[in-house]
Amino acid sequence: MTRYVGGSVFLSLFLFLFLFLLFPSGLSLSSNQTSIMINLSRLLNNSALSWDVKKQPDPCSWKGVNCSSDSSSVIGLSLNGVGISSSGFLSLVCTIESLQYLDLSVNNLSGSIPHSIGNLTKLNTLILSSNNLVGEIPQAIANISTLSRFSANQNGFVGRIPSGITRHLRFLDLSYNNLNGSIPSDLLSQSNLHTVDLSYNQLDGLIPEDISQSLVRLRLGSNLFNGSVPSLFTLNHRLTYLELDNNSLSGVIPGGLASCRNLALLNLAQNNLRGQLPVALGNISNLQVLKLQFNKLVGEIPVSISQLHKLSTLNISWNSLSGSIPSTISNLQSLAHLNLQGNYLRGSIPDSINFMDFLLELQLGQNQLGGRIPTMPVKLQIALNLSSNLFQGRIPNTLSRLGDLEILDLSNNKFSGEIPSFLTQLGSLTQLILSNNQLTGIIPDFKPWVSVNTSGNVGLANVTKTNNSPEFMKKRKPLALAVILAIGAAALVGGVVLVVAVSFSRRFHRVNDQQSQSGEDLPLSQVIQGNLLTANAIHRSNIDFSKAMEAVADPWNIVLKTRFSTYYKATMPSGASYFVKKLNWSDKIFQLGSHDKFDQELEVLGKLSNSNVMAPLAYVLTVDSAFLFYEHAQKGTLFDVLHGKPGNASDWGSRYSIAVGVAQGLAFLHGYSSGPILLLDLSSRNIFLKSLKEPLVGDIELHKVIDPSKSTGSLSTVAGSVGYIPPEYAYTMRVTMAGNVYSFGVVLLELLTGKPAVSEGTELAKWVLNSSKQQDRWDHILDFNISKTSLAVRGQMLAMLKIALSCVSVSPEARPKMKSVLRMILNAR
Ligand SMILES: *[C@@H]1O[C@H](CO)[C@@H](O)[C@H](O)[C@H]1NC(C)=O
Ligand SMILES: *[C@@H]1O[C@H](CO)[C@@H](O)[C@H](O)[C@H]1NC(C)=O
Ligand SMILES: *[C@@H]1O[C@H](CO)[C@@H](O)[C@H](O)[C@H]1NC(C)=O
Ligand SMILES: *[C@@H]1O[C@H](CO)[C@@H](O)[C@H](O)[C@H]1NC(C)=O
Ligand SMILES: *[C@@H]1O[C@H](CO)[C@@H](O)[C@H](O)[C@H]1NC(C)=O
Ligand SMILES: *[C@@H]1O[C@H](CO)[C@@H](O)[C@H](O)[C@H]1NC(C)=O
Ligand SMILES: *[C@@H]1O[C@H](CO)[C@@H](O)[C@H](O)[C@H]1NC(C)=O
Ligand SMILES: *[C@@H]1O[C@H](CO)[C@@H](O)[C@H](O)[C@H]1NC(C)=O
Ligand SMILES: *[C@@H]1O[C@H](CO)[C@@H](O)[C@H](O)[C@H]1NC(C)=O
Ligand SMILES: *[C@@H]1O[C@H](CO)[C@@H](O)[C@H](O)[C@H]1NC(C)=O
Ligand SMILES: *[C@@H]1O[C@H](CO)[C@@H](O)[C@H](O)[C@H]1NC(C)=O
Ligand SMILES: CC(=O)N[C@H]1CO[C@H](CO)[C@@H](O)[C@@H]1O
Repeated sequence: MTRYVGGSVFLSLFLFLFLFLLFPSGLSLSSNQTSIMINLSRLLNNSALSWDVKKQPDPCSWKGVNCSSDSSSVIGLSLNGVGISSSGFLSLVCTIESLQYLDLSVNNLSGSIPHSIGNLTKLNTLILSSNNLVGEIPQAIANISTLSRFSANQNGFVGRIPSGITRHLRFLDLSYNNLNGSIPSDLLSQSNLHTVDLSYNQLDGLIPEDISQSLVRLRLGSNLFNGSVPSLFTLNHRLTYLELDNNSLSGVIPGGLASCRNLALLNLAQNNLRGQLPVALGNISNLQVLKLQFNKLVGEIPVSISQLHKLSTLNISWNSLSGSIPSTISNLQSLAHLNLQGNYLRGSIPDSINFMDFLLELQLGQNQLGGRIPTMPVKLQIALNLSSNLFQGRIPNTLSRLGDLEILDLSNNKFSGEIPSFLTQLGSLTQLILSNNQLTGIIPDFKPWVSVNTSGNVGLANVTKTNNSPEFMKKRKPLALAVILAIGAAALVGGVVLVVAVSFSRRFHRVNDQQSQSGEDLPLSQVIQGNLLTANAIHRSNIDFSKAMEAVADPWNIVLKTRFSTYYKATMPSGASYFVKKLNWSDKIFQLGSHDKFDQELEVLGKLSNSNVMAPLAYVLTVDSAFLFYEHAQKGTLFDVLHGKPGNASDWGSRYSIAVGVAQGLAFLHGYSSGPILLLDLSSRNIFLKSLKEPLVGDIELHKVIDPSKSTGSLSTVAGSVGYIPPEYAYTMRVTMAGNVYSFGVVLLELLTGKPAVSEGTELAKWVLNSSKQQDRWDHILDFNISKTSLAVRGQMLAMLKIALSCVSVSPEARPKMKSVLRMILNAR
């Protein structure tokens, strides 16, 4: 079912509804479209607003209102995210008996659902998600025999779920409410059922044994269910997603689950499950995500787990597992996230771990592992955590290969010897935790963006100060080195010309696929082609390709590293500065198939013109890299400004302007005339600031040039940064507009709370969603330094929090479109 809202009538609909708040008695909706029109036009007969109704007098032609073609009756109403808040509105709508489709999600509807909802006997879809509705879910809904989808998630509904509610439904979503009591025994057994989401309520008792054969997705997480995991799941062959996490389930994991051949996601984390991991789990051949953390499982990790060839996430942390890590674990060739933290695992890490080519994250902390540390898989990126184990001896040299690694935690072991200087060369490292070991010597000089913790090493001389403030643009280049580089650069200018001439004759696709060096220390890259994209004459005359290639040859010009790219600051002969972003071409993740295609994609992006979008101005292709040129953003990234030095962007005015700017940029990209431009990785690290009020959305080309299928297993490992990845990416494997809205919501939350997207291992979005369930706690979510400034600021922040919450809705359907988000933000002022 498509959404009808959008386009220019949006604003007028919103304004009409706004007026409706002011004159609530002035409107009546009925099934007679003429009367809707007359009444709306009366309300809108205001010089500022009347244009729309005059231009489009027929409400059936408005987006948001869908009339059937053969009669005058309204059959669909989709007023998603338009700010309706009157408690009487639903009662009015319930008189439009012709309605088949009703979407009032993301408004401020209050009161309860009227019993007259049962009068809408033609209703097929009813979406009331993300409002302030309270009271019980009326029994009358169970009587609407045409109803196929009912979503009322993220409201304040209480009481029991009425029996028979799924008699006709295929899709039911009542998550994030305060429903209590037990699940009606017939709820899960109805033969049409496809998806049921009751997570985040206070439902208790047992999970019914009688479960429909047609069920594909069942989410019952974060309730108070007790008893055991129903064994009747075993007959269910369609079940693909099963989430029962964060309840009080006890007993063992039924081995019979293995007959659910289609199961792709199994989440039983945070329960009281006991006993061993069933050997039969190894038979669920489609399993991609297995989460069993925070239970009371014992025994060894069964070798059969190694048969799960599609597994991308395995989390069995915080149990009481013993024995050693099976060496066959390296058969899990799709595994990207392996978390075995907090168990009693002994012995050494198997050497075969080196062959896990797609492993991005390895969490082995809090075990009793020891012995020699084997060579780690070179792709490790998110984290390598060996903390709180029994490792000793020197920090192994093999770690020097981990050029993509962002977090290395070796704390609470018995490592001795000096801190090896190769750690300072790990180009992606942002956090290094070496505390509580027996390290000696001096602390080498780390790059300014690396946070280093060396506390609790008594033998470590406190000579070199560690530099862990992420200062953007600042570089401390020793004078002597500067002179040498200057001389070297002069020599290289001549070199570039020669190299360009030679390499023009080379075919582009003769890229060496084996090459996996980061390339920073390589000599000047061989230029194949340089092209100006921008039409702006100033940039065209400023940009000097050889000067830029000189700049990128000097690591001191690195200002930022992100997941896929390295940013350099290049100062042109004219004195103007630009960002030059290097994409590591030799990484197979980039679609190098056709160099012409890359050209074309960039040509399109180069034409984008929006003051909040960082469009490429020019590019240079070399044998192993692509370099993109961008406007230089004086203030660095939003991440640095928010979470770097205190005192930056500490006024609400700046933060609000940044929110508006980013929303504008995204709404522009999503609404782009020749099809939406999606962002692969939206986070505060790729939002740049020209000033503290002018953001630029960066990395817009990634979705075009990265090929997730060539990457590490699942899309969720490529698409986005941890903390910004919408939950559905784990199984939809598709970058969507709704996914971008989620990531934007996380950025809004950063602006509102001042906290980073992940802190202390918790995702900000999850923390806020949980904390926001009690309205009286909303104040505690906000950044107090800012909300304390005035009541008006506090009010605006609360209004923005509401918008952010709708953006990070667990259900992608419940998230507003970027355009509505922008409008809501503009209205929050
Ligand atoms: C709709 O309203 C018009 C004018 O008020 C009236 O003539 C017409 O009969 C009504 N139609 C229906 C189906 O009620
Ligand atoms: C709208 O306003 C104009 C004058 O501004 C008036 O002439 C007209 O009658 C009004 N129409 C309605 C439906 O109230
Ligand atoms: C109106 O609703 C019908 C049935 O729900 C749907 O098939 C049709 O595409 C909708 N029309 C528009 C313009 O959205
Ligand atoms: C939403 O409605 C509640 C009352 O139901 C009101 O207190 C609150 O201010 C409204 N919020 C917005 C953003 O309109
Ligand atoms: C609509 O529902 C209400 C309450 O359930 C009922 O009193 C009323 O008669 C119904 N209206 C129609 C037209 O059926
Ligand atoms: C639902 O329908 C049944 C029979 O069709 C009827 O007995 C019952 O009163 C209805 N319930 C409501 C709440 O309308
Ligand atoms: C369920 O919630 C309702 C309304 O909040 C409350 O009156 C009732 O006591 C609760 N029942 C249980 C079993 O907690
Ligand atoms: C677990 O469920 C409880 C109750 O619904 C909730 O308050 C809590 O936040 C949940 N925890 C997690 C980690 O989701
Ligand atoms: C589940 O909890 C209920 C109370 O909420 C209790 O009466 C019942 O005995 C519990 N059942 C099991 C199997 O623990
Ligand atoms: C798992 O699969 C193997 C081989 O197909 C079979 O022999 C075994 O019985 C299966 N185990 C379970 C519990 O289904
Ligand atoms: C180094 O000195 C600073 C302050 O002088 C102190 O805070 C820090 O703990 C010392 N570090 C070590 C490893 O002794
Ligand atoms: C034509 C028509 O139905 N007009 C209605 C507009 O709204 C007023 C107030 O609710 C009604 O009294 C009119 O009948």
